[in-house]
Amino acid sequence: MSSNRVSATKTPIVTRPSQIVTIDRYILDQQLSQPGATGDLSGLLYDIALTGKMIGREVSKAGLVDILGQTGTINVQGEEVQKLDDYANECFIKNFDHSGRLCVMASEEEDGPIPIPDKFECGNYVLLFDPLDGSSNIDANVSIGSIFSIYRRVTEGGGCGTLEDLLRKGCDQVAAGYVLYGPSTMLVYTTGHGQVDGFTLDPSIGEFLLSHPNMAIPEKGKIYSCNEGYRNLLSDGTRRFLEYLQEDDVDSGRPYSARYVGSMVADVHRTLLYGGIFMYPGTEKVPGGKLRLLYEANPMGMLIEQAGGLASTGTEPILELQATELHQRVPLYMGSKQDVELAIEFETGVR
Ligand code: FDP
Repeated sequence: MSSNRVSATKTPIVTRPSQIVTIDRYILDQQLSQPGATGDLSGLLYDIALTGKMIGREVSKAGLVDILGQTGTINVQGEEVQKLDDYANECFIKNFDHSGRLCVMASEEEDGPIPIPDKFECGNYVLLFDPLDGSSNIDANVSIGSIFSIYRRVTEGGGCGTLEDLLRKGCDQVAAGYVLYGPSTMLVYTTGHGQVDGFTLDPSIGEFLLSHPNMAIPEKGKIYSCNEGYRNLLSDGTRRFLEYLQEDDVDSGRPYSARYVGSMVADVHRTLLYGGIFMYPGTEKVPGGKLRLLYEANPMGMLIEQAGGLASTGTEPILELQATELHQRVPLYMGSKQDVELAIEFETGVR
């Protein structure tokens, strides 16, 4: 008899339930460790997890558009097929407008503030989000993500929040994070206190499970991430920094490797795990670069800094910038502390 055959009496190997920490349990534990917590922030984080699961489900069907129906058409169920970024935007708005926890929202996809409908109560928090970042990658089946940022309101007297609640400094964020739709769906978030945690969706049970507790970015990396197609448009400092990273010098770990997905969530996620630097510099013609302060730079900057890294415009800390417009753009250098410090030296002319 073959010895490879599994005995019918053997107990199947399964993960012991005590080893699993669901995101719900984790959020609740964190809430209980904060004296005076009302549970509102926990509620918002649960809703982020739900929204990530809903968007992730649709993203995973993106390659089936030719079978399930093209955008703008009516599918076999008689439903209109929505563009994925419209779906993601609506999903955020509908999942967050009625909980009584928010007083106003803003989305990368909308021109102005998103008010809470009159029929619902307003709360003490403010949510900003980029519902589907990296969306130009969807058709190529490349990782994309959703990014979120949460603040406490500053306007008083209850009622709906205003632009004043939304135009903030990144250092005022109380929570920030992203959901990455990649080979696995992952939710990574921080509520400050130097703690960043990552959860991976187990699709078989529909739960985010704690997979990357207490994430810390390496002090120095070996990878730079930048769209070098724009090299000739970059400042002299940025060009010299790239040349420096490409030089051969074993002692300082050079040359660095280049990795650029072109999907910020994916590029920052890799940077958080492996270290190095992600940058989207400004150019002479477009000094602010492409990325948005409120929807991309601030939340990702908070995560990177809470994990021990640095986020800079090249001359100033990202998280200290006072936003003046909802869709303000900002040049960005973020990642391992030593690598970003080096970029700043080149940008400011110290090197
Ligand atoms: P996308 O346009 O595909 O939505 O800010 C959006 C963003 O992607 C980022 O996710 C990404 O890092 C960047 O733009 C890519 O821009 P380039 O194509 O100019 O490199």
